[in-house]
Amino acid sequence: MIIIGEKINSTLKAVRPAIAKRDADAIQSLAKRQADAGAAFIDVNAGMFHDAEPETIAWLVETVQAATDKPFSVDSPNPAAIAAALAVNKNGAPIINSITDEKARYNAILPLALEYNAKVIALCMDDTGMPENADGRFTIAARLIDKLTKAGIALPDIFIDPLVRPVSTGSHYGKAAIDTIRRVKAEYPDVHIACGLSNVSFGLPARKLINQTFLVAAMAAGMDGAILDPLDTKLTSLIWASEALLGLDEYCLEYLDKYREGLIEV
Ligand code: THG
Repeated sequence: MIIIGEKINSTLKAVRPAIAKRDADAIQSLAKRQADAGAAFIDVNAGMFHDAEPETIAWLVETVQAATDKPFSVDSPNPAAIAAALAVNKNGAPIINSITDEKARYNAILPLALEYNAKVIALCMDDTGMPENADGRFTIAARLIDKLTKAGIALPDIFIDPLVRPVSTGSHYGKAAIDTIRRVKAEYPDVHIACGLSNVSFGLPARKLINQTFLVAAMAAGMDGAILDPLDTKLTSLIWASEALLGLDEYCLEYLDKYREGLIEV
């Protein structure tokens, strides 16, 4: 499972003031703790800073890179902010989070991915909006994969985001995401998935339970990447257990390793 740690996000009430104050210690602690918990990428989002988003996100990237070797995922629809983050990259290949099949956004962001050799999260949406069901989402995913590979982006550098919307706002949204994952992985086994897992539980009590249950169902359908909270040790325990149960962890070595490190919570 490719874990993209979601905690360095300006929409989080506890994190936004730390970014505003340029509190490097607080940001670096979040980066380190997420990396230690298993995050392969550290998502950074400065969207709440509006006009100052490019300079703020560049500061976040530099601050995170002083604390960890993990590459970042730049979480923004804004080409200027994405460019500012990519320009200060020093770690491995980062992820652009995200591109869509909206004409203007696609055309602005694709050149940045090519220039900086970045991976991309591709959302299943286009100028007609976000399809309600898996059929419509898969059609867009297939079109994006076709266009991105023809432009020179390798299949494993593409992460399809099936769109995780709150089940509290539509009872079909959990299934729509899971069916999209299953179809994308069946047709394109080399492409990765990146779900915004925590979205599924907005508006419900005991959100962690909903996130944890969705995680297991989505992994059974082939989800191999997600933007999630790696500091939720119950959630990460479910990742290691699911990998062992789904044939993704030979001899359960990873699971045993995590257990020995004290990282398995029952
Ligand atoms: N797809 C892609 N990128 C994404 C998302 C996605 N980036 C943003 C988001 N969705 C994923 N990141 C988060 C980060 C935090 C929370 C949810 C998703 C979260 N916040 C709590 C809340 O809003 O209630 C806590 C708030 C707080 O502490 O202030 O759960 O889908 N590609």
